[in-house]
Amino acid sequence: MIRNLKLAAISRTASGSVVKARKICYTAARRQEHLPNSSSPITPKLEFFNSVTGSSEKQIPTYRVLDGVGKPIDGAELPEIDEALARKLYETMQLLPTLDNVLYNVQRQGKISFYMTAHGEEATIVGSAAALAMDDEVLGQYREMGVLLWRGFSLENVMNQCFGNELDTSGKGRQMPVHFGSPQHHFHTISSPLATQIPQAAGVAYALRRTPSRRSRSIAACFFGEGAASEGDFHAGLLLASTIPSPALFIARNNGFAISTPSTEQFYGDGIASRGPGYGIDTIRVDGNDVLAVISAVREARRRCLEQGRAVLLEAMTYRVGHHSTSDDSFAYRARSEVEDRKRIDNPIARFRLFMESQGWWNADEETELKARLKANVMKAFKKAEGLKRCEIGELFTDVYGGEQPWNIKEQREELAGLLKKYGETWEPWRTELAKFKNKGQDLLGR
Ligand SMILES: Cc1ncc(C[n+]2csc(CCOP(=O)(O)OP(=O)(O)O)c2C)c(N)n1
Ligand SMILES: [Mg+2]
Repeated sequence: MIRNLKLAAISRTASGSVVKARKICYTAARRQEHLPNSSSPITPKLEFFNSVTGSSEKQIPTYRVLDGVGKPIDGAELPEIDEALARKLYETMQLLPTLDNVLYNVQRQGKISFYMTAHGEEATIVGSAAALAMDDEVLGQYREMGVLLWRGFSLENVMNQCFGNELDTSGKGRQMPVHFGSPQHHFHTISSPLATQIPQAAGVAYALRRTPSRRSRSIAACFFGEGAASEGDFHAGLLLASTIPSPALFIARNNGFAISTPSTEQFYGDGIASRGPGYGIDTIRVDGNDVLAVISAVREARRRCLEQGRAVLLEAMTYRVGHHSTSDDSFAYRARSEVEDRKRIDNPIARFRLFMESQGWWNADEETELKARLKANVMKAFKKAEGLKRCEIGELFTDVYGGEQPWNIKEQREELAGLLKKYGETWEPWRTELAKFKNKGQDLLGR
């Protein structure tokens, strides 16, 4: 409602000093409920707000169904899962730390160049994977190997990628470890620059909507850390997915850290979830260490994506128990005791095991058998991958572009071939290095 609105207009000189002030009076000809270009109700109260909940609580709530020791909380509705699904969930959640422990140590021995663990985030990653369809397109950040394991990407595939050997199906050894990709598993190749996958996911989701055989059947699920959500690409991606409506599910893993920067220093608002409504996107915050809550939330989010053909944002609250990567020592910026505490409180694996036991689906003997079996399988795949050669060195120059190889790639290939001719057989460091490649570089020498 506007009546007798008075505006004070102030003119300034070029130097900025106030030279004149005059009053302009308007009398509204009629009552208005909202402005012509908006449905926002008009209010005479001068009131600022800084919360999206509209309640006195101020903070967006966190959805969970199990308490810290695996018991359903009051009023919780558990997702539909049977024993077979629960066992697959538990085994995949246990496989992750088994692989992580072995590969972390293998890196420490200098056998692979780099590694990143998912310790503490098993429920967020595996629970999401379980709630997606196997052919939903997944665009990950780098800590989501569990989605691939859920989809049947083999231990050999994992090892071959991390060793970058001739059987690496993700990228023929041309990517850093954990940069997986597999068209067969609808898992788009990881790229190191943060947040690039977010606008890409909006594009993939739009393409799915435009493809008759996938429309209303498939979504694009995009994983990213809360740190990546500080990139401009986060905002570009969410805006794109909301204005060109696309079935994209954005899953923010809020694990408390972006390398050494705690989330308390990354943003001032109410986490990542508070940003969803700004883009008109249905949003939920979920306890990311409660695998059943994650399954329910992702299933419902996916249903909304398909039903409305629109984006959904899900923020999973978890904790990065491991170091950021093998290039990091997190005890330089956080206390060991904090990590030990967080390992115990709400531990996603222990919590789900207690739930399984309460249903009569799991016992101590099965636990012992599972751990021994997973370790043996991982060690077998590791030994096989370790003994393999790298791809032919010429593969460095293939697959960069589709179609005919452009002149600049050809030029680089010829330059390397020339250097190999000159030093490859005579200079010891190069001889040793070339021996690691299939055919010892002979493919480039044209022999
Ligand atoms: C554009 C860009 N800036 C910086 C980096 C370096 N970097 C790699 S990971 C990372 C932290 C990301 O944190 P978050 O998104 O929370 O994921 P998390 O590692 O916690 O899973 C940074 C800053 C990068 N890879 N790309
Ligand atoms: Mg993080």
